[in-house]
Amino acid sequence: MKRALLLIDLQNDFCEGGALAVAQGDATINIANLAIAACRHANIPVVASQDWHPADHRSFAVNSAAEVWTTGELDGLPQVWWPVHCVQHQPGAAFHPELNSAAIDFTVYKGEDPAIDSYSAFFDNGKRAATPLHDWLKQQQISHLIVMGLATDYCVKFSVLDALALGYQVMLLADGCRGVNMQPEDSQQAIEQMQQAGAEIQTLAQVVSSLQFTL
Ligand code: VGL
Ligand code: ZN
Repeated sequence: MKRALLLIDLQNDFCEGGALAVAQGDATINIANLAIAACRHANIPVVASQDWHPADHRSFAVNSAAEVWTTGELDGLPQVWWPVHCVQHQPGAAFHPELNSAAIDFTVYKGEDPAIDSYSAFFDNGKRAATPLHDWLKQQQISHLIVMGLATDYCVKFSVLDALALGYQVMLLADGCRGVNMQPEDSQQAIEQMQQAGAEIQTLAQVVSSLQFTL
């Protein structure tokens, strides 16, 4: 059984002071660093996604003549109109400065097509195109994923649901996730949805102790 740690979108724009800041987003960084240390110790590769939009991305309200935080439709799919965030090569798209990003073995970029949003680290929201993530994991014969990051109710949720549909066993490191919560219960509902789809909901302490027993 081979595992990987999958860190979702631990980028400045989702953290304090960022364009799409998630409440307590920064609190995930320390958890990520602890998970990275435990995984490196157990020889488990670390994979990270980055939301990586061109400046003309149509999920940005300003590019779709819409108001931020309202919803509409983009290319036939339901769409939340977001503030401009995670623009390629801008500081907001960079990993949080305290994240041990030197330990990342593979980075997957998503959201590069301006015409469609891409919450999952595996596919865009219409499943029209795949990122290189599934191929990379297959190459490494990885069957189990430990997933955490931002945001619980968007990119974490859709990455986990796609991972389960692709046949991966998924452990969600729940204390390493924070959500947007357009509705206050969104993150909790997302966690229940991931659990119902087959994800195991765990804390950092549980994951670290299970790694120590299977070194
Ligand atoms: C995300 C909204 C827009 C996320 C990305 O990383 O969860 N959310 N783009
Ligand atoms: Zn985005």
